[in-house]
Amino acid sequence: SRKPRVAVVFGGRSSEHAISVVTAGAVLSAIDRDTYEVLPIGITAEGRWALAADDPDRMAIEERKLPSVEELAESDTGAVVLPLGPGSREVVYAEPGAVPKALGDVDVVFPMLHGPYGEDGTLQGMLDLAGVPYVGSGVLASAAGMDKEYMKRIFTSFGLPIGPYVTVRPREWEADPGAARKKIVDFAADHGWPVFVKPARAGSSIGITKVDGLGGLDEAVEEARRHDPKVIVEALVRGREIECGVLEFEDGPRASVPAEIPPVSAHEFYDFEAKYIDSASGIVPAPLTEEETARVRELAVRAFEALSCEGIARADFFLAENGEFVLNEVNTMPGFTPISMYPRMWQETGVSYPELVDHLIQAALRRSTGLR
Ligand code: G1L
Repeated sequence: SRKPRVAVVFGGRSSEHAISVVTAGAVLSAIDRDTYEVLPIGITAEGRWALAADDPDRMAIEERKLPSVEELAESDTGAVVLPLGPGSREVVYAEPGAVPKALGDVDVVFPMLHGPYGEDGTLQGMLDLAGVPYVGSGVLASAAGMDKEYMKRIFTSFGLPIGPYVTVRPREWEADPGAARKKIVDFAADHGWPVFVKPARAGSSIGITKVDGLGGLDEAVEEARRHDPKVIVEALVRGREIECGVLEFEDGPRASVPAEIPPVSAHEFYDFEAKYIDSASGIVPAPLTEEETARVRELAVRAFEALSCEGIARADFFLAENGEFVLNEVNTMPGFTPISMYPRMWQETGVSYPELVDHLIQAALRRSTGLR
């Protein structure tokens, strides 16, 4: 029988376009060509889909110059345009023949798009409609994992420990900006400064401000609202930052050895670059006691199950000064270059990068389509 055909979808209309391209390059290099046939599908920063050249070597970081999907694309012919909303939001398939044909020819999709229209369940929903299995979480976990408010509400309902937070929704600002602002000020009075003001639904650290007092609040809210009209404000949890990888096996999800992210001084928090490129600073395994390690691994699996994640997720925690773990968030599409934390944690647990890629594709092929 023929080899399963894997479509790696990458790039996209995201501030993390370049990271996606580099990561897809690493995944393309790791996929065993004796086992799979590979179809790289790049999406330009403008949202055009193009069949890219299968040339992972050109997708590496070289003197920080990253190739664009246009540069990677072999051709741009026979486009089929899928109008997905107002303005320029359109998806153009380089292959003639619309979605069902373009995707019907592949056995499994490896989605590598960050943020809105990729990581948030929309692409997953389109693939469900097209009847094509894919790697990673489905619509619900992807959407809930992208929304910090709903993620916390789910964790709370499953009895998982989370930190203090407050959400301010768009209609609250519209109805009474003074009351909306007071909600945050009261929260800070209860839990202390600093607070972290974040867009409720944005990938990585985009639009996040650490606010030390009343003075910086309005600007921080404006910045967060530039990315999402819904804003979430979180209290600082003093302690260590610990992460754990979760990978689904046939008998259920298992947690990797945890890692510790040392405090950063240069850039206030673990930003986008730090997250995906200089993960080298993370300590694997985290220097924790046996009890702490067992506890964080258990919480990571419970968080994965609470969100109904599939395949892969990274759970991020604080180890508070009182010795308790506080679940910060779950990322359904964690950094995934060979030097990113997730692959490093699994490497240390006994699963190499190529094994990880193969494991995820196999899990997706087994799951096939239908109700998840
Ligand atoms: F498909 C998986 F395995 F679920 C998956 C997909 C994408 C895991 C991790 C990622 N990560 C990325 O795509 C990214 C971190 C490069 C964002 Cl674009």
